[in-house]
Amino acid sequence: MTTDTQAQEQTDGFNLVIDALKLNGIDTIFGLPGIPITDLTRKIQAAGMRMISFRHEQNAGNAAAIAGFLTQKPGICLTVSAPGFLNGLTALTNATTNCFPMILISGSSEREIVDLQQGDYEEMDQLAIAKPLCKAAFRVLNAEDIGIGIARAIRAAVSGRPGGVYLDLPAKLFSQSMDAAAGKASLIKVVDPAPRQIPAPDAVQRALNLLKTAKRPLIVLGKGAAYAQADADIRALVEKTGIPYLPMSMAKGLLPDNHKQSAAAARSYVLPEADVVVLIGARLNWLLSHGKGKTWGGKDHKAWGSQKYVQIDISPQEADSNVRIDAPVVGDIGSCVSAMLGAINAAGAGWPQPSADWLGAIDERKTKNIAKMAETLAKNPSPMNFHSALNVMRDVIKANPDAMLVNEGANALDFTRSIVDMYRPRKRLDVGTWGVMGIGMGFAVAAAVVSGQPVIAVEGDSAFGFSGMEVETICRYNLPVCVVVMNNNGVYKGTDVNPTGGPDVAPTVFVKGARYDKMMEAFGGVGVHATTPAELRKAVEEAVRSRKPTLINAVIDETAGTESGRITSLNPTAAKKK
Ligand code: OXT
Ligand code: ADP
Ligand code: MG
Repeated sequence: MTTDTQAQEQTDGFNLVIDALKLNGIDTIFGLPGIPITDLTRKIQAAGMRMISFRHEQNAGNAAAIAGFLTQKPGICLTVSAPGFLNGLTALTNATTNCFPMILISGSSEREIVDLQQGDYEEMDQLAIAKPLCKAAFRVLNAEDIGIGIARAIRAAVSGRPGGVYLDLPAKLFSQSMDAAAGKASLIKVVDPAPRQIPAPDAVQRALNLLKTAKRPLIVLGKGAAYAQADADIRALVEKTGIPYLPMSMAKGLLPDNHKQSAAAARSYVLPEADVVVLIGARLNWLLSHGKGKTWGGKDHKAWGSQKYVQIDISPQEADSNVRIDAPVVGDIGSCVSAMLGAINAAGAGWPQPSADWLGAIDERKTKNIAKMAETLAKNPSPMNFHSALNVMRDVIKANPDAMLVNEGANALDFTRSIVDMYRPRKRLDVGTWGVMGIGMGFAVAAAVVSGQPVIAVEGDSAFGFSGMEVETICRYNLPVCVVVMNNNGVYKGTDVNPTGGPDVAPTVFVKGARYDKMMEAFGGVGVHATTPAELRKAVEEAVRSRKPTLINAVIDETAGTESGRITSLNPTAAKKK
């Protein structure tokens, strides 16, 4: 059935795009209207889909990307041509880098004029620009191909390793009309868009054989494991094998962070000491120091070069990208984990458990680190610092384990990651593989829209600035989002000075004592200025209870942060000193 009630026999590009998306279960679009897609946004809403309009396309793109991560359906971002398209492109590329399924649909100018470079309105060869930055890119020129175009985009986004897809829809396409019955027949409901990929039995056996020999095994859970939604089997694999595990930041909560097998609080001990490391949906990229260097003990460590790896990943090309992978298991995580679990269950009591020595040594480090952390968290310094503020957030998440936590910044990110425990899968959403600032409000909007749960966004004051205007969007859609700006007056800290004594402040310093809470008040939300943990606690608890859009300006000691948070060593000057 066409969505345009006026045209019984004829349909057009607008309707076909909408019908094709609806047919494939897409019910929400994130975007920003303008030529040539304004009417498309109106018609999307009229057709009963949710059209969430943003103030900047990058935020709409980030919303689409994280909606994809949370739902396993491609998140859709809709933009205008050239500048709108480019604004969405960072999010599309970030989605691809993070393996989030997303489709950026952009209207584009007339092909005949663009290709002759005759200076059309918002002229740009968008398809060519998008191609190297995403997993796949398509253009649809004829209305009868819309069904195919959308089917291809969906398959490309969610099958295999998920990623970003670009779909170029030139302005002329929308008004092309065709017979409604033929139009309907041209649409495709994609069958099995993300087919299971069953691992080869010999690959599973090879991995199990290696695991059986391990004296000090370790499982690393990455965001691919969170994405796969194989939560029960992953938990069973961890618990049946008794192997300690390390969650990457967005895998926190896949098993509750207070699980006795979590080795998160002994990270720097377990990475170099483990003899067999099982990577489940985690790449050995910079976040794991490429499997090399000091994080893994360095060249002088006794285990250097002797560590063995099992890697479970849907991408057959991931293995050996940084170090030798002794037992790659290629397939979807659900199928791979269940195959391994089958053999482990069959072995029953015969399956070897890690030695008491290994578990005891980890426990010793963990206990020490946790006690040290508890001591720091118990302090109540004035002014408030990251720890005393995050101690509040830790309690709030513990009391509301279904709340979504969005997190970006440097210190505001790193301290939150280690202080705030997560208890449920896919609740922690952060800067991911690129460490990119600007995901905050887009992720928060999508998390609220997709989950219906309260969202708490813990934001560095710099990080918040990248998407801060979306507080209007949060108010407009009356979303249960509580933004906590950890305001330390700048990037990393607020104490840098201009060495020349000139009138400009240092590059990392912002207006001192800024009142971010007023931004939320400007649009009818609740703004709170919090200078103590008690004020912060009261405000966050009230925000979660009331579900009202809230922004808390949490005043943090401007001396409290460190350069680049926990990744100071990546700064060129620090690297030179090493
Ligand atoms: O084992 P050890 O002893 O080492 O201890 C570890 C754990 O065992 C322990 N731990 C625990 N102890 C006790 N209890 C518990 N529960 C527990 N859990 C853990 O704690 C330590 C640390 O554990 P962790 O975190 O697991 O381990 P570690 O070593 O840190 O892990 C390594 C990494 C690499 C995995 C980890 O550090 C990580 O995930 N890092 C991500 C870093 C990241 O992505 N940072 C963001 C980018 S920084 C920079 O680029 C910024 N920019 C530039 C910019 C960007 N990014 N983007 C764009 C578009 N433009 C520009 C900017 C502008 S940040 C930034 C803004 C910064 O200013 P803000 O105002 O926003 O922020 P503030 O800094 O707050 O001012
Ligand atoms: P983290 O940053 O948490 O370490 P990464 O983004 O580096 O995680 O790694 C995620 C990995 O998960 C990617 O290599 C990707 O191919 C893989 N992946 C994503 N979804 C699946 C899935 N359903 N099954 C198997 N592997 C997956
Ligand atoms: Mg800051």
